[in-house]
Amino acid sequence: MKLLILPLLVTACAAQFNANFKEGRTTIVHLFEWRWDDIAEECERYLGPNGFAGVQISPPNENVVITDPSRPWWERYQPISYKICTRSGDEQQFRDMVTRCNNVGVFVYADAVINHMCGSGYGKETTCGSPYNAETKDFPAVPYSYRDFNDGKCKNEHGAIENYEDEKEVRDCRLENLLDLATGKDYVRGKIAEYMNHLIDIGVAGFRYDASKHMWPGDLKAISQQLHNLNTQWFPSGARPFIYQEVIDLGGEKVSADQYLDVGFVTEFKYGVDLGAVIRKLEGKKMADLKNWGEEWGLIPHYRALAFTDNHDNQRGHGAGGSSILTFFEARSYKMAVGFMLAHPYGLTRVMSSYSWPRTFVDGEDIYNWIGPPMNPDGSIKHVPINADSTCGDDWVCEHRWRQIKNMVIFRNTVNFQPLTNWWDNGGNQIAFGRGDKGFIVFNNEEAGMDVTLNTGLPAGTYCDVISGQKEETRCTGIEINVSDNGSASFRISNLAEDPFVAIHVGAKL
Ligand code: AAO
Repeated sequence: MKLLILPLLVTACAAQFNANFKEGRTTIVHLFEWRWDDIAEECERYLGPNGFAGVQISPPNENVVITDPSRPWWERYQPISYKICTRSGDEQQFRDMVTRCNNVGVFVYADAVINHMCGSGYGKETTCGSPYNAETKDFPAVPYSYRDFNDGKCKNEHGAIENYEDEKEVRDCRLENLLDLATGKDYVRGKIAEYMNHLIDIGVAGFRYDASKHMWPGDLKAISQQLHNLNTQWFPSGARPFIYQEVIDLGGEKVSADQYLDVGFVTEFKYGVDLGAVIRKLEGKKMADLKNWGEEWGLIPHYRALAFTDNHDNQRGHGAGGSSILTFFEARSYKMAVGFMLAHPYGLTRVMSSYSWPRTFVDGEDIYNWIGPPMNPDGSIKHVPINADSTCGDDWVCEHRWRQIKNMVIFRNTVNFQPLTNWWDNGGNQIAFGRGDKGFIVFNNEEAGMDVTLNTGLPAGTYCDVISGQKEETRCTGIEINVSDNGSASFRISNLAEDPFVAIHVGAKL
């Protein structure tokens, strides 16, 4: 009897660790600052057909309107109420997006800003016209009043977090002066859960908990326990919302990622920092060092890790940005980093999809790191136009539509659950590895050409490299790789190649 109960309990507890992806899908894309109407279309015309598992959306709830500077992207991290009403669209548009994405098997993960409300101001300059007063801590559209904030608990004179070495301060004081919600209070927990349950009932599959480092894991657990099961129109009965918590842990602070592992998944920020440093060859680092990539590098356990190369903060120097982070601005190296991430078994992967801005460094800081998404003269977010070659127009970068990245998402789906096999390296910056008998990838990040014959572990045949091209009907638009009867194949990769890596998998066999 005992033996029977234990596995059941384990499954029940493990529920919030299941992303509930549609079978065969593995990767979330963050469509940063996109409008709901555009996301709905993107699910139907691109994400669904190309095997993306989910989309992380910008915070859907009402936020303060910031006019100085003019409509920065970060105004959405200053909530005013839990009405679904932002520059991305209203509740009707939100419902339409969730329905249409779910219908094509692309699930929606909402960015939940639940640690705080806005920082300052009063009036009705909000995305939905709800009044508020940050001075008196009044948010009548929730409603929250001064009793619902942590100021009494914070011992700091100004209420702001000053010392990241003091975990009480990190959790109970104000992050960036944002009014810190008392998530220890039942009333506050109830309001937050009510908001998220509204999204779940509409059909959302899970949440990114923003600023989790600034909330006590016990509070997050208590809130998570109040969440409904997912909507059975799309999810199996009893399915729980998937949770991934934003905790920046690069080491050396009191609050660490491992304190959050039994609430849900955790964002692994070391992933992009360390991988970026390897690909940039900083401090003598080299790709051969990636042989034991994962926990041995000090990363959190793979079965709780949200892996990503860059996010909306660190791509522009916010939230532990740093000089090693690779972004679309350095496309060649960036594609290698994302390619490595999607080929490697570690973690649940999220790819970034950005808009561009006129990055300008003054004294080491990007003075335009606040610039919001492409917008119309009236302040509304611009529609994302799709060019004839399938790239995005205006300033929308759409990394997820870059052939190499899109094809590596398909690679990851194809090799899912296969072990890492046939590792090879030259001791420097040329590496290769396989995923069982399903896929193989080779990188040349050296200043010299590469000409090697390697054991791929793949069935014999001709494969189409999905980096230099892709399989279209029966032909290959890129390099063809011949795998012999014993599984070996030769790879020639010029160090001057536009993309110095090759990836083959059984789904692109000719
Ligand atoms: C804006 C203005 C502020 C103003 C505020 C209120 O910029 O001047 O005071 O409004 O009026 C975003 C923006 C903020 C913006 C905010 C609200 O990034 O600039 O403030 O919206 O509009 C910490 C948190 C982390 C957070 C990150 C930005 O731990 O949770 O700061 N990220 C999330 C979101 C983010 C959002 C918020 C939270 C707020 O993703 O978009 O803010 O909802 C250390 C700590 C980290 C800390 C960073 C930055 O990092 O470890 O925990 O992140 O500092 O403060 C080395 C260390 C590394 C360290 C880093 C410092 O690399 O190894 O650990 O140095 O740079």
